[in-house]
Amino acid sequence: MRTQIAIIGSGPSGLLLGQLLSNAGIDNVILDRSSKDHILGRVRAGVLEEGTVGLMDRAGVGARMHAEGLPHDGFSLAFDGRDHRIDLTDLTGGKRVMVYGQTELTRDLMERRAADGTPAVYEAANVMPQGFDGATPFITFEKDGATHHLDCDFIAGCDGFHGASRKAVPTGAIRTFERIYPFGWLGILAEVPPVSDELVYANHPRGFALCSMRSKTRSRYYVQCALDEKIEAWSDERFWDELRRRLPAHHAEAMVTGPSFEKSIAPLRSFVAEPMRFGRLFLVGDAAHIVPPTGAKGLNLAASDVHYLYSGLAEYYHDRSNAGIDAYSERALSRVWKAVRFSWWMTTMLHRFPDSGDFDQKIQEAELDYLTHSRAAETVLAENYVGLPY
Ligand code: FAS
Ligand code: PHB
Repeated sequence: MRTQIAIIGSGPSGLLLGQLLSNAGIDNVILDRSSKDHILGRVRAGVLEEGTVGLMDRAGVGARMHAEGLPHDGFSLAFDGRDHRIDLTDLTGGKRVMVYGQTELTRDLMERRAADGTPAVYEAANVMPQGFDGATPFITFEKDGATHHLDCDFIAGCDGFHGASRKAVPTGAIRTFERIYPFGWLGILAEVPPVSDELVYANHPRGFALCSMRSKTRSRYYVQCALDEKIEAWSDERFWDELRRRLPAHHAEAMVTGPSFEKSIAPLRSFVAEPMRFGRLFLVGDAAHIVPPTGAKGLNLAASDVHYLYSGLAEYYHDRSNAGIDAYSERALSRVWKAVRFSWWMTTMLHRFPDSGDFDQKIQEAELDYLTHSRAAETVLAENYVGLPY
């Protein structure tokens, strides 16, 4: 087998890159160790930056996103029993975000790929990127009891934090930076109307809470929880009670509760691997970086990586220029680190840290107080939340 670009991973990174490449006439094959159903069963991100929306449109798969997605012009910070709205559109000269679940974005890309007949191999085992330090990279993988060999020009490692791509890089060639947060997010999905038309990020002495949504009838809620929490210890009733305790009274009283149909705990970490290119292997999305979901940046950083890599590969094949692929890592990391900073800052401002003392508490209160009394401070928050330029 041979292709121009071998893509490991059929999450948002791999699928979006694959679609853009196919539309540009650049052959590619996607390999994923999971099944389509397993990938679509994972509940993850919910907020898209305009850059991500633009890439979905450029890929030709934005129709359902525009039909069913919810454009949002702002969100609220809740603390001390009150709300403070951050008017994104006013503060950023007209920008907004789109609420549209990662699951649906992934489904749209998967369905388009299948409709086009572009090759993708699911439930591929032992996918191994090889030879990427030379001119003839290839991938081996197992499927249906046989070992397969896929020759290619380049490999895009879109296989997430636990994937094989970053692990295939010699340890001496890669540098990593990490911060593990001492808490997680317990999230649920429920077919109940959201408590507010916009997202509400709550700072409370009992811990952080987030009121989000997937539609006007489907809500996505999170509460900060200890790392050793077990899902089994959280009945729906306990979750709803805890969520209401962390919100201002007007939200708690208006909250419509109901049975959850998804409940999961996600750990929080900040992680960056440098560089993001190793010869003919490029790391993309979660394979290269992880952010705490507080700033809604994970999926959106994957999208900007895809933008930089797709542009470089299109330049390589169409203009016979290496400039774009040579600049990929530096360009991507510049935006990654600014989003890592923002996500760390929002997480630090809104969560309760087990070891934080009175001084840390006062700093958090001062941060929130400053935000509610300074347009300059609000603007910094808003321009990062809607997404910094590519
Ligand atoms: P993904 O992890 O989505 O996809 C990687 C793909 O590679 C998977 O399909 C996997 O099966 C495949 N793969 C892995 N190893 C492989 C191997 N060895 N061989 C072949 N295939 C392999 N972001 C937000 O913005 N907001 C959120 O609320 C949010 N919540 C999250 C909750 C959780 C539990 C997690 C893990 C992430 C969350 N994120 C959130 C971040 C998330 O949305 C990611 O940024 C996004 O999935 C990144 O997409 P990909 O880079 O495509 O990686
Ligand atoms: C979500 O809807 O899952 C979501 C929204 C915003 C965030 C994190 C998660 O910051």
